[in-house]
Amino acid sequence: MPDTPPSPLPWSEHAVGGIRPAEDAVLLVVDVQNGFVDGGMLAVRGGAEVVPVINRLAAIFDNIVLTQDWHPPGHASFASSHAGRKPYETVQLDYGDQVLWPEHCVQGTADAELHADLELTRAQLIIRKGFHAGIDSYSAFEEADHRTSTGLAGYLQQRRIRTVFVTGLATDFCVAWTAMDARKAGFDTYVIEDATRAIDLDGSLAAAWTRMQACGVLRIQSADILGV
Ligand code: VGL
Ligand code: ZN
Repeated sequence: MPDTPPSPLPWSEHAVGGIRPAEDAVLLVVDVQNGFVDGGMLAVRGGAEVVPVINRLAAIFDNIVLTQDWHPPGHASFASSHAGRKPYETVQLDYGDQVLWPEHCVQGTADAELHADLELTRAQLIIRKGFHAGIDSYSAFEEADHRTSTGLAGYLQQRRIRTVFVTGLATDFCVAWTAMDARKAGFDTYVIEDATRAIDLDGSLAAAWTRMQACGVLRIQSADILGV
């Protein structure tokens, strides 16, 4: 007796691990820029190791969006913009606490360019963030004043995206804030841990995972999607 033919899967047939990105999922690639890898102004240990993992993941996503940290010279997040302050200290700005960073990802510099080995020609959108001189933006969705939107939620909603898979740099800052804001905007949200690397200032990585998981962000590995 012939079996009923299986109904078409509503997701990519290429995914062989347990989690299959559907047509309404997006791969979000956060800040994989020269500034955050060896030789960059704010190098994250092992930062470049995410590139081949992200390239493999990208092949099975229909939808790919990148972010690019994109600061004007003299940005408020730079220690050099605050007399007497050093990188990694925290100051109070209008909108709350701000960690101060070395000057990094200045608009138009090589430090701000996307990593040359990314193979993401199919990506559909690059969101630039942190371009307001007085406001930082770790999150791809909302600036650090918690009022100014980047427009990403509206873009994804209008494209009928329901699920966001977050990758990139750094796990405990831009990736974490992006993932938590994705949840707040109503998206099912995964962070693909081995496609991220962390800065880890004073336990910030463990704290970020605790906060992300409290928001319902799911922590997975690329093998959960790609198989091994
Ligand atoms: C980032 C610190 C400052 C990040 C960006 O991409 O995680 N961290 N600017
Ligand atoms: Zn920055």
